[in-house]
Amino acid sequence: MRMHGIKNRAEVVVNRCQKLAGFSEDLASTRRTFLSPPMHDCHREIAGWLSPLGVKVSIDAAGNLRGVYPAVERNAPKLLIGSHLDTVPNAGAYDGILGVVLAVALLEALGQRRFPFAIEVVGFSEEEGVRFGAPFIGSRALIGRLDDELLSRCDAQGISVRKAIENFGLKPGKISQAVLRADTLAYMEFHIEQGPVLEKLGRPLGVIDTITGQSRLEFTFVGRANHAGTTPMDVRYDAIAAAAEWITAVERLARDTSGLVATVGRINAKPGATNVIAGEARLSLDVRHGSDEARTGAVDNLICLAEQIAKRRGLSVSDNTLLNQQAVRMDPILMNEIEEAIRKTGCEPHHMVSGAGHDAMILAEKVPTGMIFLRTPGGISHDPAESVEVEDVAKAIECGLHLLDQIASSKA
Ligand code: HGY
Ligand code: MN
Ligand code: MN
Repeated sequence: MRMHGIKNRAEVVVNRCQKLAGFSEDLASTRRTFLSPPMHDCHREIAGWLSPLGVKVSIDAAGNLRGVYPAVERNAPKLLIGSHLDTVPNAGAYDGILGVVLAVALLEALGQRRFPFAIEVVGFSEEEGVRFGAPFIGSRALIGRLDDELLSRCDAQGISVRKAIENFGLKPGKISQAVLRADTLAYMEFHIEQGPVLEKLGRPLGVIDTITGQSRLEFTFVGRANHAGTTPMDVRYDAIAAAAEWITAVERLARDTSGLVATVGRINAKPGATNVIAGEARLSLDVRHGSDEARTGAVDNLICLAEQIAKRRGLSVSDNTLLNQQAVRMDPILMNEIEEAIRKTGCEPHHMVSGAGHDAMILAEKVPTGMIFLRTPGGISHDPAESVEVEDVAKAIECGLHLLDQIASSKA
């Protein structure tokens, strides 16, 4: 496999990620949620890079970009390489996107060389779960789990997933055509680590053993709105004060429980005026742990704590589970192949657990799946300061080319 020009290709990858970051719902920052208008620009830009390579590009009914680089022969099995195209609000330029742009760079580096398998580049439409609260909409379509319950979920404007698909110009009735065929060889995902581990070890690339499970819930504390000036402190039913006491308890439980992380990332209060005691506080909760039992136990504990705090303060509280995603192990054979490919780049691979969720944890339900992490400078992600080293991207491209060779020879 020719490795020359890899550094230039890596620079192109970084520049392309930065260009795609400009396709946003917001003027001064990057936010691209499920099938929002800037996703059309994203699809068009990526299709413009893929088409000259002889790749047939389509958008499936769940809004996933699908680009197939043909095999030596027709009707050959497919190897999927990709990641997600959506972002969190005020995002960086690499989370998800890098995995798709890097897949394009791999195809460009092949110089029209063909394999005994087709290579499908996939850009998933929604992994973060920002717009509808439920993540993995795009990847769930590929394994046939984009069900009516999820299609009926509504965003803050009351638009359902189904309607958002129609508004984007797609046909929800064709979602079943997005499902992977049985001849899918594997799914590989390159992704930034989004944490400090590889940087601390001085390693450019990591091999993922397991993706941590995660729970996402919404809690609503309901008290009694009243006048901030005339209501004595001992007859208040303040929803924000109750929520604040619970949020502190969430943080304390996570700090005191080894391996547990728990986050309240969003709080909305009503009526939201300075001079009115809040009658309602609606909060998000994100809980993760390498052990599903520890995670679900922590969630049960936090639900009890919310009920105790609400009862003591004379309020009510309700909770709604948006996601209960089990931890997922990656394919052991692919892990070995990735480890070997990383060694061929001259790097020492590091096996690690992913604290972030990924589309790979959904695909792994149906096809052998592997993930490669790239070092994240400063461990910063889900923020405009998110970055990646060109040299590490070059190593990842080299690793990807070795992987293609290895998979081809294992199929020979
Ligand atoms: O939240 C996550 O784990 C990922 O960034 N979607
Ligand atoms: Mn993310
Ligand atoms: Mn991601």
